[in-house]
Amino acid sequence: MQLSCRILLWQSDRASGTNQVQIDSKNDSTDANSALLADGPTVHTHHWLLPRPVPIRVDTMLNFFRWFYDWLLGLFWATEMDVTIVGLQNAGKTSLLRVLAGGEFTIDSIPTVGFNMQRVQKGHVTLKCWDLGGQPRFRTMWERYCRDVNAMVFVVDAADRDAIPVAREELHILLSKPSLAGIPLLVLGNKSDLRGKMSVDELIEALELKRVTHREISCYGISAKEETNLDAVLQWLIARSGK
Ligand SMILES: Nc1nc2c(ncn2[C@@H]2O[C@H](COP(=O)(O)OP(=O)(O)O)[C@@H](O)[C@H]2O)c(=O)[nH]1
Ligand SMILES: [Mg+2]
Repeated sequence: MQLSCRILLWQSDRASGTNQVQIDSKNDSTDANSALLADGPTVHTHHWLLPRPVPIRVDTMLNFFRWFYDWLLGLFWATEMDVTIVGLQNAGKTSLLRVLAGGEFTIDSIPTVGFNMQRVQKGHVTLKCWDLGGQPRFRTMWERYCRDVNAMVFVVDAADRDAIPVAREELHILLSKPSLAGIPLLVLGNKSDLRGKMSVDELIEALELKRVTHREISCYGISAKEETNLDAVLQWLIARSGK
């Protein structure tokens, strides 16, 4: 005895004028399709009595619902968070912030004097990002700008192995400040597009990130130039917006 599963989609009942979805399972040994498909289930496509509906792409609908959800959240639950971006000069902090804010990546970047602030909008969250100068004379002000922020971002040039020891030292000096206790830290190995860049595991080792305790810490490889992993960076930060 063969089992055939009959699915009638949008079967129109002309008499009553109603549309219905009918899923009908029954034994039907006389059905020709059932014989052809041996034991497998048979799907009957029936003549369409109504015009075929225009197909709507699933990703288009998902994008619409995501936009609508963000819009509703923004209407009732707008949040602003503070993020400080630090790291040695030339690590790519200003480039990263420019790209996160929707700007173009440029290869010739002017060294940041003092600080630069930009807002990055992501759904219902506005990230107020402080990008600080990385030259030695600006490093003493890092701590002041990191106080009371929702998250700190420490950027290193993952392709510049010579700069790593200084970056490690500056990072651990910063983290030792009692005023910054408990603030979540995201370490970014930028310029992952360059050959010879360090992997995330190498960075964790070289920057001695396992020594960091009593705070949330993550390390990602990114490229501001190629926009690699930037969505993960924003997701990580936004998840700390309530802290
Ligand atoms: N290849 C590559 N170069 C980058 C990347 N991010 C920044 N740069 C370059 O690195 C240099 C320093 O960037 P900048 O943003 O000024 O660094 P900052 O001193 O940390 O603010 C500039 O020439 C940038 O174009 C990246 O992801 N890949
Ligand atoms: Mg800069």
